[in-house]
Amino acid sequence: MKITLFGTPESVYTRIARLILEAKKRPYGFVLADVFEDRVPADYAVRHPFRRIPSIEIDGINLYETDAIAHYLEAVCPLPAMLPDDPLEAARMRQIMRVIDAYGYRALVWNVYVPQWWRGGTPPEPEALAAGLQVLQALDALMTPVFRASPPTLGWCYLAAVLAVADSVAPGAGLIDQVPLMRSWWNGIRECPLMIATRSDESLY
Ligand SMILES: N[C@@H](CCC(=O)N[C@@H](CS)C(=O)NCC(=O)O)C(=O)O
Repeated sequence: MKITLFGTPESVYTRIARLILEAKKRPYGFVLADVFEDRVPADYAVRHPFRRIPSIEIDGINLYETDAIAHYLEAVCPLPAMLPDDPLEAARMRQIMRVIDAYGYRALVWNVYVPQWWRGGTPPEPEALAAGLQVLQALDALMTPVFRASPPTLGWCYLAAVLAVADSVAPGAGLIDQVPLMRSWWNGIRECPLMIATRSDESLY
């Protein structure tokens, strides 16, 4: 199977795809597609009509949207299984992924991490901190005992990639501190081999 991933090492969604590929021990090529710096392959609009990252090519098939990439990889590279068998566990995990897509990525990455890191240390707005905390609390409520104890699942990869970024700036770390069970889960996995293997050289996460 020939796999090529397009993205940047610092991107949260690109890292989710990398975490899954690494967990499944699938070798893959990596092509820089830096949509933020306008350094993308000439054909990137064909790979991703909305010019986001990542996109992936698997044996000539082009896919974009991380949820679709994750589930396709799970189907074509089934080992190790990264979807729970139990229907309710699978639904809770899927809720975590959807909450991150719909609410968490913007609240935690763009509204807490980006002002602090990219915009010269501007503290996030109080409303942004409140919204970030609300997302973390909602995610914490979806983390079942099985999820907290399990090896990496698709939802694990989503949550780990987002928490890594949030925890890399003081305001985000302060939010995670306010959700003690999540803090303890995150501290237990943040230095695991999978996280280290997918850490960008240039970022702090
Ligand atoms: N729904 C997309 C979201 C991907 C996404 O937003 N990626 C970010 C980088 S982590 C991006 O491309 N941002 C560029 C932009 O917002 O213009 C997915 O699940 O793949």
